[in-house]
Amino acid sequence: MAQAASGKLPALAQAGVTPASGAHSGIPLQQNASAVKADYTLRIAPVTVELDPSHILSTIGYNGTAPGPVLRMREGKTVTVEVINDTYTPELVHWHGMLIPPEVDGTEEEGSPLVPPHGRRSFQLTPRPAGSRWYHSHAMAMDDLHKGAYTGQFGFVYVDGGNDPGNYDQELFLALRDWEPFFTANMEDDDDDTHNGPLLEKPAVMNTEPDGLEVGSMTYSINDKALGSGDPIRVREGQRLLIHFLNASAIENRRIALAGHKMKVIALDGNPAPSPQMVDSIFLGAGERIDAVVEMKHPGIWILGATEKPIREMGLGVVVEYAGQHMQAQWIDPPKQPWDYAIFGNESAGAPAPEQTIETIFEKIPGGAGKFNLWLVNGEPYPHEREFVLQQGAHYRLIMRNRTDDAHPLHLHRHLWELREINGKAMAGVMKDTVVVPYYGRAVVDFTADQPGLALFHCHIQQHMDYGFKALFRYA
Ligand SMILES: [Cu+2]
Repeated sequence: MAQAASGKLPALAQAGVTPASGAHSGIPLQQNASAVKADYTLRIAPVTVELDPSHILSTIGYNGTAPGPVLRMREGKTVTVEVINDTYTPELVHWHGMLIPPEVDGTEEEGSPLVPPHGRRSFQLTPRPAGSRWYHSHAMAMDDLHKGAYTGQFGFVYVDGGNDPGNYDQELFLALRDWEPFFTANMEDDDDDTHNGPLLEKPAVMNTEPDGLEVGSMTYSINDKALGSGDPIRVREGQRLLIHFLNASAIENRRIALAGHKMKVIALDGNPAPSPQMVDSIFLGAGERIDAVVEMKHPGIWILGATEKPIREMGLGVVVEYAGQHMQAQWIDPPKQPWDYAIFGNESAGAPAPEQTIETIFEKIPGGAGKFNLWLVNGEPYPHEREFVLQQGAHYRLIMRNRTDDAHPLHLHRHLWELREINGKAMAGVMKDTVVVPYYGRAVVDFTADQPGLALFHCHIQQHMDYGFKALFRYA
């Protein structure tokens, strides 16, 4: 049926994913299904992931794989995405980092329609801005670790702005992941990257109640392979790699490095860095992306992976192999240096000065043994009686005060923000959609209210979001 209509349509962009000819079999078209042939089809269904031959796990993924396919879209060119849900639970596909209306953004809180169990739904969206975006389930998981962002429902979307200079020899998309999450009372806190700040938001009186159960993992990969399994990244001396990194974890922030090499960070959350910088390692909060260029000028066989040894040994890494080299893959600890977003910025703010300030305070109510922690935004868990109301066109300063002993990756849907201050240190020019608010620390961002409709603001750690750590912004 869908094919019959397609002949009359103008040629559509070459889709990164071609719907298989049998993709529609067995599922009747919904009454309201668009007659337009989809440019992309995402089928949500159970998949197996072979991390290594001795470890094959079952989860839910897109189009038979996890991560799902890399979707390449053209900036500004409207596309139709058909989502087919072959599972028993309602699903939502969120397009992280895109400036698109709430109807297609893919969150229940913003009013995006659900894709019903064993149903399908078509969405039209106009991808922008250019850069590294990603798509993932935005379903709530609560205490079900087989739902939402805990599953394999994630993948890259690369929005092509048509100005890629192409001065690299290989382009790689690498998603950092953990699998088989479990509840634990003694979560290893490996966000120590953000622990050496000035603790500006540390309360005078600390809450000493015991924490509730958090979510942990002991199974890691880059894309769908554990370190040492699958093909290495094969390179030649003198090549330049463009690597798109994504932390697709539902539970943890992460630091990674490529042994023997520095990486030049050229974009954060897909947006070009005003001052690209060479770094020894990169830090990615859950949901964040970094694009880096690496010059292959140190022949050998190296590990690209988590800087924490146990995490690397549990699979978070991939081997980078120069042609003609034969040896064990090597790891070298990079120098320790705190992650500093400011080095990628510029001196002056390009955006107009903010007219209004929004204050947010994040707190944790410890859950105690056998229970989960509850997370508060300005004293209340979601939903809030009074949402944050924005005036269209106004410029805002958003202050995030983290009064908890965790570093939280905060994300505002459908908007871009400019980082202006981390732990009291001023900065400008770095445009992002997610920011890690340090342990007992503070982040300040500016944004323009130019995307009417509801916009969800939340911690990108699934359990924190599910248990209160979110709020809605609405337009007056
Ligand atoms: Cu959090």
